Amino acid sequence: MGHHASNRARGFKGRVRYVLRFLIPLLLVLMGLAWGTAWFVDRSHSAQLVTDLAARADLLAGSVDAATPEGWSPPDAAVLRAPLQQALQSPGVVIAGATDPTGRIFAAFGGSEFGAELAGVVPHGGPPARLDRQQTLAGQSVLLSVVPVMRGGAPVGAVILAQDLGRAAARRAGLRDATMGAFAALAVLAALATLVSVRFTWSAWTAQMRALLSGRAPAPRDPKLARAMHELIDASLEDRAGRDGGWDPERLRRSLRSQLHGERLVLLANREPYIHVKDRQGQLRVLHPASGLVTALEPVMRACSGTWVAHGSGAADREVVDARDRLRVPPGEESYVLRRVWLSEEEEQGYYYGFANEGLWPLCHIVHTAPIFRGSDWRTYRDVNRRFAHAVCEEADGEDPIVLVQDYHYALAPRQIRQRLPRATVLSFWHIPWPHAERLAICPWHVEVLTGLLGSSIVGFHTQQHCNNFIDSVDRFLEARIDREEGAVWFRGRRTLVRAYPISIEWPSRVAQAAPPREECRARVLSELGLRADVLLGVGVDRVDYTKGLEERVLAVEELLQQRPEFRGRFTFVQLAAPSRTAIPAYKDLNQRLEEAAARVNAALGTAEWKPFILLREHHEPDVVMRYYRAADVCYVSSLHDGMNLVAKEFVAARDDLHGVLVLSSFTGAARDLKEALLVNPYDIEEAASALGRALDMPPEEQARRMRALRAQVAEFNVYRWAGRLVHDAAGLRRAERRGTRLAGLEGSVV
Ligand code: ADQ
Repeated sequence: MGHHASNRARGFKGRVRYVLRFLIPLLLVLMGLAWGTAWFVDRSHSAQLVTDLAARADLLAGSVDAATPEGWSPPDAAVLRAPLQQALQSPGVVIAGATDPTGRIFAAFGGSEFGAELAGVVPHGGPPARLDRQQTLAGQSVLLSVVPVMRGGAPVGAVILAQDLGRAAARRAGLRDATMGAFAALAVLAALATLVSVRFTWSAWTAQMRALLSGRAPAPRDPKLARAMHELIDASLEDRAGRDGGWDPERLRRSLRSQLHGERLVLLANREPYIHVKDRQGQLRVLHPASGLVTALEPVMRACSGTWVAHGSGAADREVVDARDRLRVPPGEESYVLRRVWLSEEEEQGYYYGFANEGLWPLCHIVHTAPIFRGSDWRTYRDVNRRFAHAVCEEADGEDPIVLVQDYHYALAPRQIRQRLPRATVLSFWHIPWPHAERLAICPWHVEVLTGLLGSSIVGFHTQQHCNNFIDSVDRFLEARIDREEGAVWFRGRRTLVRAYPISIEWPSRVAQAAPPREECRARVLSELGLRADVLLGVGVDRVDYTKGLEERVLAVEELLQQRPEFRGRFTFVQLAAPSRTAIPAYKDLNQRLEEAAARVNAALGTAEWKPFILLREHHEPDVVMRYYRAADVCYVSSLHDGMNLVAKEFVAARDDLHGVLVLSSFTGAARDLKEALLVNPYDIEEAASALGRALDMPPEEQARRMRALRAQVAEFNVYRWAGRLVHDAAGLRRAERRGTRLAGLEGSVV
């Protein structure tokens, strides 16, 4: 309440301050104008008055002259008395007198108080000359006029008249005040009218903006205004991520500190973030694996200094660990611990290649590659899961650690961890889609897989659809109580929450910040590939996996060049293709087919100087991948099915120049977040080809508008926020469980 009231007061004060800031200068200007106008009117009025009085003096002097044909030589006051008294009767005349030819006054009528002063102000000692002068006499403001009287061509004297200016001045002052008043009133009215009209225009503008933001109204018809509004909206969106609401490593660290009170997280993931190998010269080298999971979790671990438990897969991995198979990483920074678990070749074959990648991977992706389930793989998977669960428990600080289990390599580990540490808070995140229940049933051990995962406190997926599929599967195959409203499953007396956490990438991206600007990246990529400087460049970055739609990508490029022959010789698509799971026959076949498809299109459409499709089948380090993202005019992500797809978000993070277009498969989790990409069905080769064409045609302003909106989205929902939510939910659950345990203990003691 108090908060609202003080907000309101602040709002009111702000408005008053805004009004004053606008109104006071406007009023001052208008008042100045009013004063200036009144001054000008007054001045011209006063000049006119003097002219009129001077003319009146002429008239009066004329009648005095006419009445005294004999009275001027010699000057005779008695003769002039009557006509001068007559002149004195005229309103406003305070003195009427006469001088001789030398200017000496010999007759004067009017107030006696003027007598002494009058002699001093009338010029004398020479023939009189016509004069009109404003003068103060005995404290009274008058117009003093001297009008020579001529006889036979020579002056014989002059009539002197003093006419009161005081009354006229008072009248003028009245007039001036009235003018000023009228102008001031006009000024205030004009200021108010301006204010009201500005206010209404502004509220109309903000209402339109609000309607536009909430999607209730279409963009204004004026294209310039529409663009300006879009730019404003995008800029404010991107801005928002940078302000208090934004997540960065520091905020994640603070959040982890306050949630965990110094306890370390334990993370279980098959892939390690750093792989040690030896090069040909026998030198130790560190590799960064091409993996979405590593891309997402590495910055999180940097921020929270826990332990990452992973399979030690590098040929030189054993050489750098301590006696307990640990080392501190990242090299040179050493902010967290990597615990390596060693697997025999058979174990790796059965657990990783076999059950996880030939069984679960195709089971979870709708890609028409038949899953293979072997009993021996399953048994190895179960045993290896137990070994990893054991390693996790060794790394735990206490009885109720927070453990983050990652991905489909560890469906059983959550329950195995819980068996050893019943009070652990286990959060399992499944990085790939979860299939429909009927499809899950293809796996002969689907009940065990579900039961294993339900050892978790929380099971997380990228999208709500995957959560729904999971809950449906539990409903179908287990005796469990389900609360769909809460997204919770009660199984064997324990509750598991099922939640969507759409994963993302680090923002701002360190790799992007360290990378050279676009032109430099482009020049380097073009020279590496031997391409012309004006080439239009398409880029794809993937592990060679049948879920990524790589063959469909080659077909889309071919179709584009058929639909739009003008791109022949001008457009080249370069595919960075990291070899992956090459020990699996389906992957070997894919590699083969991909090579063949690219070679076929290049042979059919390419020339001696130009290749439509360049396939670079190797792993590239992150800075090289970044260079390609920056060089691209279009990035095509054509996954046939993908949990999230981080390449799409990385491309967006790379394009701080606001150029480049993302063409994105609608079967990725990312398509739900990245609405301003050109979304396509990658199976529909014609549609994909026209989207590529549209991307290449897109004017720079539209590219910038879309890219700005995409960047705003990724900036706001970055991986720190993802991890922050994950850990926040896990820590909240643990607090609740600790309270529950204490209460249970209390009840026990009462009984
Ligand atoms: P992946 O299937 O591995 O991830 P993705 O999310 O696109 O797919 O991440 C791939 C990562 O590997 C990116 O960081 C990319 O830069 C890198 N990479 C790809 N090809 C490369 C190459 N040739 N050289 C070097 N690096 C390369 C799984 C799921 C996804 C989900 C992530 C995270 O399949 O759906 O988004 O986990 O949850």
